[in-house]
Amino acid sequence: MTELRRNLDVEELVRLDTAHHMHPFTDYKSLAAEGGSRIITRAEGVYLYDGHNNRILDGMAGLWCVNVGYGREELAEVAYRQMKELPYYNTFFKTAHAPSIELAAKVAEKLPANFNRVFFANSGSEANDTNVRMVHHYWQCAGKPEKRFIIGRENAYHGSTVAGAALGGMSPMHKQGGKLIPTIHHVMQPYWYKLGGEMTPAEFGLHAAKSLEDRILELGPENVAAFIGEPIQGAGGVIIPPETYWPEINRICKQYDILLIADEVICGFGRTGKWFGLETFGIEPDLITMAKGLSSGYMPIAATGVSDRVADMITANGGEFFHGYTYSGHPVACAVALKNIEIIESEGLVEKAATETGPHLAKRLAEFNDHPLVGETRCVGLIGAIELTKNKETRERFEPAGKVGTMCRDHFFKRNAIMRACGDAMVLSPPLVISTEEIDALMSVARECLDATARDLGIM
Ligand code: PXG
Repeated sequence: MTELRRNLDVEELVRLDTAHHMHPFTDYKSLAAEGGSRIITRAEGVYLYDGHNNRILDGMAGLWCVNVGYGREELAEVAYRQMKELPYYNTFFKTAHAPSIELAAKVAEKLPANFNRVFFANSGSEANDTNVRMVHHYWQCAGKPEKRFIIGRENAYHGSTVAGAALGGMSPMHKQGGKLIPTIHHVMQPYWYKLGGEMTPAEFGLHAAKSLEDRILELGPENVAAFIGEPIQGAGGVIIPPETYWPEINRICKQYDILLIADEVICGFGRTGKWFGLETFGIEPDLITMAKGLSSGYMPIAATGVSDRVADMITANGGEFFHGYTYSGHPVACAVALKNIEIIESEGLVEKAATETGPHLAKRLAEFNDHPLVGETRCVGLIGAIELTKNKETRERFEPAGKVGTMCRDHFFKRNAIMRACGDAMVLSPPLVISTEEIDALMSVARECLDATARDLGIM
């Protein structure tokens, strides 16, 4: 039997990692030059431990996903039991198993009333690929195959597969692949701090939504199939839209008969203090992307929530839907996700984010508003950001974008705490189990890091 090689020394792991392991979103030359990766060995609650036994406060819940925190015995036990009972069987060809069925029913119960069906995938990217396939299938079934264009937003993140990258609006990703899917277009993001100019946030929300309407009219509504958006743009820098934005997007999608896809990969499962971001912002979608918090990252699993409108149409008129993944509805992943949802329910983690930890985080973040480096802080539930600026009055941005954010991020790194830099927004999205004391600990590190960055820039 091959033993898991847990006892390799850290230097050896770093050497093997650099030699053999190509990481996602990584500059390989500079990773090697900087001495390789930090090796994470274990985790508990909101803390990670590295190969040198440093305890690291994880303000990002991994990659916005470990909602129930690390070290959950219940999830490990469920996985173990499911692996012994039925480690795998597919859900193609008229077969199913209890975990996939129970999870589908449970997720449907959590979604809005007009959502009763769920299609499983293994990652948020894949679920968004499913959305693209589903949207085209829907319009063919509806007898309107000319509805082909899908509209996303600049600076959005919808994944890293070909469709995910094309739906997203990350220009560095587009530059590496060209225009990956010519039928996908992008409109303005609702990022008031950067783009709002002299407008009030409420005015700007309508202005950003209008960019969707303008594009629809340009392309011809009869040619537009769908619009996709994250309730809050996560990887783009926790862009919380003005209140006027989503109701106007609902109106536009309805008026021009365009399917609305809410990408809830980050916002879903409690992040914004409701089960889904669509409840927080009043979004009325036709398809919903879920991943991350669905299993709190304990197993790779994702899902597309399919509204009755879409499901009924493709059921009635679609014949076979030629789409699916070997691991769609994987029994172990489904069993773990189901238990994860039960934990979120039984521990009241959504309510806690709404009424206790979320407001506390917002209050603590707001204390940075008078810091010389801070343009604004923003927070909904347990997702927030500190926007760094060159000039608080004019909202001037640093050039090149991201340099100061990275400096600040490195200060967190040195202090064994994790907040991410998305451009020059320092973002956080801690496990929903974080306590107010742990939030305070993270905020005192954040204060030190903001001060240290200001000193680096000679403004403090
Ligand atoms: N949609 C959204 C809104 C996401 O945030 C995906 C889809 C894709 O999910 P998968 O499981 O295929 O990665 C995501 C993922 C970052 C970062 O740097 C964010 C994500 C992934 C990796 C890095 O903030 N979000």
